[in-house]
Amino acid sequence: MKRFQWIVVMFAMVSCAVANAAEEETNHPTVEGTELRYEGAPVTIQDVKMMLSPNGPEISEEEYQASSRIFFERCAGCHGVLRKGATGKPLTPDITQQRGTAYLKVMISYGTPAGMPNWLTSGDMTDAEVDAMARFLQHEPPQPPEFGMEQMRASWKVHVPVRDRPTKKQHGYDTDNMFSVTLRDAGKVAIIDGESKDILSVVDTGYAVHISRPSDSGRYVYTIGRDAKIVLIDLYMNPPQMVSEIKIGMEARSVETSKYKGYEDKLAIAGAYWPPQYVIMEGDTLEPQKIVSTRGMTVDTQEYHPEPRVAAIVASHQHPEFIVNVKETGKVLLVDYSNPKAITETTLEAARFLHDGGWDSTHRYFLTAANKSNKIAVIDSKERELTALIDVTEIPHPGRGANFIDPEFGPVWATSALGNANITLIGTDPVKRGKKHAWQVVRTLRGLGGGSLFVKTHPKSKNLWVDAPLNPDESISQSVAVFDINNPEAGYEQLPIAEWANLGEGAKRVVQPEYNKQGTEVWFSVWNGLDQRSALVIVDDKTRKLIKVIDDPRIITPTGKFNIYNTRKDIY
Ligand code: DHE
Repeated sequence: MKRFQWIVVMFAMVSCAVANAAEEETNHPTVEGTELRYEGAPVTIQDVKMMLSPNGPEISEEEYQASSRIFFERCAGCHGVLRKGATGKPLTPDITQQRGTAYLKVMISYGTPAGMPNWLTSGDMTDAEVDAMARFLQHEPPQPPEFGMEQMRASWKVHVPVRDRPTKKQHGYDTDNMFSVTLRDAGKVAIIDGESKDILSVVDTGYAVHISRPSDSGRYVYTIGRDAKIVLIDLYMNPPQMVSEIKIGMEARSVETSKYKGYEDKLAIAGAYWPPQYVIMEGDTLEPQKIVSTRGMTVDTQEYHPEPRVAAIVASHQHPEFIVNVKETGKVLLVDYSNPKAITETTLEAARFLHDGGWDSTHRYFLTAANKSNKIAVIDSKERELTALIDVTEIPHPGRGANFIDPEFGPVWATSALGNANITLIGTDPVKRGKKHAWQVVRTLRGLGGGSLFVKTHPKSKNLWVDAPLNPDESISQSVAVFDINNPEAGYEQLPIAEWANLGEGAKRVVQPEYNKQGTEVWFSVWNGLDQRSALVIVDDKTRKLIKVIDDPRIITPTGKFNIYNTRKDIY
């Protein structure tokens, strides 16, 4: 058979197999393009030990290392570092050896209807790379190195010891109305004064900061990069600057600080994707105190998972505890930090793929998305139990969510979604006005479209803002929807935020609404390419009109913005 005919036959066979597999798996959500854009970012792990399986095909050391690099850059975000499967399918040798090299090559080259990209035909991989990858996948996944106390301490630097830091603010700015803004691909954050809109400092943080969290007092900001580097910034200094840093693993997304009475500013916690662990540190120096692994059994099938990543972490206001989402096993850990020498953990069973979430307006209930299970878990931080597991539509993504009073159902918390245009409102008052509706979906609004990541409101506002940065339609990803919370069924107004920024070429995704301290302004990132112009757009919350565009050349690829007061007080 000629090569071309062979490819056609193989492709037909694989398409059939994939279609059948998709049919067999109708209970499972399918992978959409929006999700791939969301999860497909490179993993920062490099240089692994070669691990050959006896039944695997031949592969040279060079091919193995090159394939493992490509795998971490392009595939691990969806399939997992150890290929146990997450958004993408598991790719362990027991499965891949059965499929064989030819099948895998076609799959990698042409993609699948379920959303796997076409790496060869898109020009992202060469024939030789596809061939080596198909053989690499039939060997044991290389185990990246662990990252323990020795490595953490080696990376830990206190640039300004506590005794040399100012005892009072060294400037006249209101630290509570500062914003810590991620400049993702520049490897920096900008500290911006919310009043004057001046950029007070740009701090080097390392690769792609994911979030910033202020300490309870609002003096310090902790940033965490994808490369698991934490930077501690002292906002009292003029200008605000880095006073300490540490690396707590090789991949990470979350950091938080202790907020319970008597422990304010005392401790910090960070969660890693790799190795799967969290670490507790001293709040003002980042000195590591305790590392705890999250490896263990899944909540449903009770199978061992070697790589359960730590997703969102929040600090309890009811007990001296951190609330830690463990993604792949579906567990919420209540980590009692009152004695760091004898940490106790209470494990609550929620649902697999726990991701992001936030508090209800009373700060007693933590509502968090188990995103690929299409559920919202409600944790009662006072009674320390799972209160509810609520079914929602495809791939909820709340960020921290939004709390407001629904005219009919009373207090609600809202989330938007990656998989559809729904904005889901859940009743959150089990005591008074909303008693009948607590922990139920009370209303579903239609937003701009799927690919939404964040919603936001403020107790002083009557607006609910909903972005959709991953929607494939530019007129949607470059705008934002705003609802009147007093009349939610009236529909939304669409504001062309990226157009207002007037930046010229680029994807210009509009992402993450964030209020100023007073709740009068909403800030949006217009997130463009590294070599293109990006900006922050500030909108008047009352009139919904443009106030200001911050398009300073230092604002490179802005994503998350964290107002110090709203973030430390959990106001959203
Ligand atoms: Fe995020 C929050 C993980 C992609 C911007 N993101 C979070 C949290 C987690 C997470 C676990 C909650 C942290 C917490 O509260 O403690 N994010 C991940 C991923 O694993 C994922 C899917 C893929 C990846 O490889 O990182 C991912 N996230 C993105 C993006 O593509 C975004 C838009 C831009 C970026 O920086 O890469 C992005 N994530 C954000 C932001 C928040 C966030 C801005 C905080 C929102 C808030 O208001 O609290």
